[in-house]
Amino acid sequence: MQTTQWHERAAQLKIDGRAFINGQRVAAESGAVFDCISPIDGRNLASVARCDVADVDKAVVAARSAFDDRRWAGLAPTERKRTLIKFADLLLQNREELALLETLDMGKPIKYSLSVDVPASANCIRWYGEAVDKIYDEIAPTADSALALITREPVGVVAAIVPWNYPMIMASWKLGPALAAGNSVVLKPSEKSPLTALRMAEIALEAGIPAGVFNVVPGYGHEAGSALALHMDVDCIGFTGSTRVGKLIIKYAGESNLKRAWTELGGKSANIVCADCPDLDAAVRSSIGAMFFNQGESCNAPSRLFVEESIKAQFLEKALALMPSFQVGDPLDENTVMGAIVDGIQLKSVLSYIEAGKTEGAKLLSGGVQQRSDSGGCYVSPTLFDGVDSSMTIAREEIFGPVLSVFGFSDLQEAIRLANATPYGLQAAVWTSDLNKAIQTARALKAGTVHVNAYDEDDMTVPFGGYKQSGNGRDKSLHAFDKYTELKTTWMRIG
Ligand code: TXE
Repeated sequence: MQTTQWHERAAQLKIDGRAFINGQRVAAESGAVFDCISPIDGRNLASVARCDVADVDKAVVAARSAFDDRRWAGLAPTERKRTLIKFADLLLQNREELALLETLDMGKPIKYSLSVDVPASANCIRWYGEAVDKIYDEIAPTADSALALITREPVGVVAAIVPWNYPMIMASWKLGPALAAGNSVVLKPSEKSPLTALRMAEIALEAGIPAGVFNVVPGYGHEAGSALALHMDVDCIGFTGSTRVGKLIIKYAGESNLKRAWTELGGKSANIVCADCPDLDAAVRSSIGAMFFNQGESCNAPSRLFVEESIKAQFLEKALALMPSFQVGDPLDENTVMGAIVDGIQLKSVLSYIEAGKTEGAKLLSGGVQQRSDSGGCYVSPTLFDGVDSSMTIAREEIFGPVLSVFGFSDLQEAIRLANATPYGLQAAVWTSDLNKAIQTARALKAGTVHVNAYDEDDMTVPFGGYKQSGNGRDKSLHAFDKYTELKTTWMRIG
């Protein structure tokens, strides 16, 4: 569609900001609401229910009774499969509306909401639906005197708290395995991007997921979020967000009922390009593309780029030639690849990191300035610093914006040491033609995912998660079932 058509469609949207509890749209008990401001142009999209402890309790009661009645957990896996595949199909049928809501809510280009976020969310739900009647339990190798079954059971009520950078995908990474395993879910989206979660709940009900099984309580982290994490009748929490809040989630679990707490947190991922890189153009395209995709608001963004000195000038020349293709544009223009930053707070944070980079002596080679300031929205140009030192703020802290820090290196072991010298451990990469070097470097890098001659390539079949303070547990793949099920041993004495 033309940009004007997307803007007209946005203007005609009737957005319901009420919570979704027990199969119905409801206002917050307190009647409180918060504004949902679009970072595209500052427009107030909707008044959204500001749920708090009373609403969270209502949602948990609904989730618990749906679980205990076995309305969903009691269905045969093939039944849950059928419904989840229907849910995925309906998400795709509503692709344009969901993509528009996602873009309006947090500023990503409509091009990617349409081609990445909605399809990837539907694919995730479908993948777990298709998996669920193909996972077998076990019988232990005991003596003749016993028969021991090892079975997986749903944990019960799962709370999912997700961030604003990929609202639908992050929600689907929790919903997929949790629902497929038979759990009930209470989802709290970020207050910065609540809209698609609310529509997903309506679509799930339409697909046949029973009322009470999937609930959405929009609201602030310190109100609805903490109430969920502290709730004594929530059995498990799946969290994606900052390391700062991830530490609170773990604390809340300990302070309440020791609910299973799984966290997918921040990152400051290192990307090491050796002189014997097999294809320098591919390394430049992939390194720059992965860094500025989603305006750099990705937990696994390769924000620390280590380039071997002997090829660094050549690499930077190619990278700078590529930067103009990431110019900021109207997120509702289907040609735009660089949209708006999620809100004014995050924009201010990104600009302050850019200032820190300049004052601490890094060399600004491209970008670094606010853009489209007359739009009423939040835009900053893709930014590249060279000559970064590991002691600098922009080298140490997660910026969560389009700011790339480039380091030179002569000795690979030193580059690996610097790459690992971070509290994070989400992702990393190495580019080399030497297979031994690739494998030894991948083994040495302390990260949950290491790419070789690639970056940010993956699919549903592989786990995603971090070492160290990038979190615990894994999203995606069959491993995600480990988070939302309990293992039971049933030992039967024979004869
Ligand atoms: O995360 P937050 P935000 C990182 C990144 C970014 C920072 C802030 O560094 O700059 O987090 O992003 C809820 N109890 N990542 O604001 O603040 C909150 O409402 C319970 C990396 O999104 O951690 C939201 O729903 N919940 C990450 C969710 O936690 C609380 C992607 C995330 O909020 C809470 C996004 C509390 N006390 C951000 N406080 C990744 N790894 O992908 C907040 N929340």
